[in-house]
Amino acid sequence: MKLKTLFFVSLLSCIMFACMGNKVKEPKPCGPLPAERQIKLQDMEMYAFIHYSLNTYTDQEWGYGNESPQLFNPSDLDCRQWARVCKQAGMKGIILTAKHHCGFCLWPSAYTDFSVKSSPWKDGKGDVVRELADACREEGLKFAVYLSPWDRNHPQYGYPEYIDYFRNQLRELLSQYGDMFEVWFDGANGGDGWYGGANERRHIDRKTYYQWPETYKLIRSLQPEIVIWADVGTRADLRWVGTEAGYVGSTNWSLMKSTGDVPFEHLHFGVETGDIWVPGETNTSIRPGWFYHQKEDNHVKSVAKLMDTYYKSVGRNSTLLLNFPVAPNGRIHPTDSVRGLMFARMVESVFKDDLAKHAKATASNERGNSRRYAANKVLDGKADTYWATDDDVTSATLTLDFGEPTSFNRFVAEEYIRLGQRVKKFALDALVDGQWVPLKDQLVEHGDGLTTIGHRRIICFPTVTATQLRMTIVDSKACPLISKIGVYLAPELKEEDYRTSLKHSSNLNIAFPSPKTMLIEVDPHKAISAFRYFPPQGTDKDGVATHYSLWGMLPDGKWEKLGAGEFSNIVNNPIWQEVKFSPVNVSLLRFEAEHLESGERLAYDDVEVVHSKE
Ligand code: FUL
Repeated sequence: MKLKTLFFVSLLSCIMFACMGNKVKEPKPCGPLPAERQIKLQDMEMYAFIHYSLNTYTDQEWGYGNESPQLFNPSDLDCRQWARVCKQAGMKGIILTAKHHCGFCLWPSAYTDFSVKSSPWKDGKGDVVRELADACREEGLKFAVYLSPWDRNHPQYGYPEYIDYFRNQLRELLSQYGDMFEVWFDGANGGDGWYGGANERRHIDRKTYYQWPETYKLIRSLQPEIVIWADVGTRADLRWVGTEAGYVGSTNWSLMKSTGDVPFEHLHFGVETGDIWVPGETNTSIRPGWFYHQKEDNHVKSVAKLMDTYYKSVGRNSTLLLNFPVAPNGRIHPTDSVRGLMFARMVESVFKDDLAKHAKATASNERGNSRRYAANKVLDGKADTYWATDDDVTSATLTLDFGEPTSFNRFVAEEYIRLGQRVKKFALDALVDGQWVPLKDQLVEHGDGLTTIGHRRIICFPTVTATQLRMTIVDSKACPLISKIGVYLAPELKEEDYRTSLKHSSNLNIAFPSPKTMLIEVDPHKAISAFRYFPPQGTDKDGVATHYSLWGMLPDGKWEKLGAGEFSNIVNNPIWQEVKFSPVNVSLLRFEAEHLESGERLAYDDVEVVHSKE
C-alpha cells in the first residue's frame, strides 16, 4: 500500500514538473522583428562583391559615361574562376556590378547600346551577368546584382524619363537571371557626367527622384525573397554602415528610424529606439580601390587586416560584403585569390574548436525554472533554442565552468533575434587563479565596455587561462534570450600585421600660400610623371579635396596645367589618389583644391611626386 502511494506521488510530481516546463510562457517579442529574408541574409555572414566595368580598362574608379565600349575586350574572361575564388574565400554569394556609375551594362540590355553588345568581346554576343549567374549556381553560391541608380551616360538622367529606363533595367535583371539574394543601389547620386553629350552637372533629390516606394513594389513583385540594400532613409532591408573602410560600430542595433534623416551615427551604430529592422552590411574591398588598378597589386589586404575586418563586421552583428576586383584580362588577380583563401582558412581555424562545448553552464535565473530555457541551451548547437530569464529579470549572469584551467582569447555570443534584439550592455570576467578578472574587447574604439550582441558578437582579448568564464547581462530591453555562447583560442596577431602598407612617407618641402593651394618643391633636373595625394584618414571629412587642378612651374617661370578633375569616391574610400601626366621638368607643383568636401582648408595625410623612371 505504502509503495503504491509512493509510486503515485512521484508520478504526480513528475507530471507536475513536466507541465511546469511546458506551461512556462514563451517570451514576448521585443520591438521590431526581422523578416525571414533578413535572417537568411545574416546567416550567410560573408558574401563577395565583384567590381568590373569599363573602369577596369581606363584605370578609373568612376567612369564619366563617355568611355568607348570598344575598350571592353577581356582576353580570358572566366566567371567560373571568380566563383571558385569567392567560394574558397568563404563567401556564400556574389554581387556583381551589372551597371556602375558610367552606365555601361555588363548584360545586353534591350534599352541601351551602351553595353557588352557594342563591345568586341564575343563579337557583342556575350553576357557577363548570365555567365556569372550560371557559374554561381554551379558552385552552389547565391547571386545578386548592383545596379547604379546614377548613370553618367544616360541623356535623360535627372529627368523623370530616366526612372522608366532604370526600372526597365531592373525588370530585365530581376526576371531573366533566376533567384537573387540581394539588390544593391549605390548612394552616389547626381553630379557631373557626359549625359549623352551634355557634359554638365545634374542635381537630383536623393529622397524623391527615384520614387523608391514604387520601385520597391516592383522588386518585391519580381523577387519576393530578395533583400534590398540602401544607404538612404528608405524602408530598405539592409543598410550601409556609413564607411567603406570595413567596420561597423561596436554598438550595433539592427534597428533604424523609418522617417527622418539618416545621419552617419544611425548608419554606423543603428538606433536603439528604432522602429524598423534594418541590419547593417559592412562593405569593403580586398584592395584600396573597388576596381582593379595594377598599381595596387602590392596593396592587397593582409590576412591580419582581413581578420580585423571580420571581427569588426560579422563579429559586430553585421554581414561582410568583401570586394574582389576583376583585372583587365577578365580574371581575379592571383594575389587576391590566394589572400582570400588564406583568410577563409584563418576564420575556419580560429572557430573550429569550441572550448565551451564540454563546459557546464549555470545561470543566476532560468525562465520559470524550466529546462526549456536553461543555461545549457547556449551550448546545444541549435539555433532555435535559447537561455532566457523571467520577464522581469533584465540583468543576470551565465557562468561556464571548464572543469580545468583552459586558455582562450575569443568569446562569441548570439541572441535569438527572431524575438528582437535586446541586450544593451554586458560584461565578461574570467576566473584566473581564484580571482575574477574582467575581459575587455581589444578592438573597441571607445572604452564604453561591451554593449550590443544581436546576430553575433565576437569579443577579442589577450589570451587568459581560466577555470570559469562569466557573462553578466548588465542591461537588456527585456529578458535576454541567448542562443549561443562559444569560446575559442585564436593565434595571436601582432600589431604590425594590421598595417596595410598604405602610408608612404615623403620629405617634400610644402607650403600653403592660400588655404586651398599647396605648393610642392620639386627637383627641376628630374622629370616627373605623376602626383599622389593621400587625404586625411580621420572620420571627419574636413579638407578632403574632391576636385582639383594641378599645375607645374616650367623653367621659364610659367605655370602649365598638368591635370584637373575629380577624385572619385574619395570621401567614402579615402585611398591614395594619383594624377598622371606626360613627363615634365618643373621646379614647383601647385595643387589646387577646386572643391573641398567640407571645411575651408585643404588637408592631407601625405603627398608624393613620382619621377618618370619609377
Ligand atoms: C560607392 C561607389 O561610388 C563605389 O564606386 C563603389 O561601387 C562602392 C561599393 O560604392 O559608393
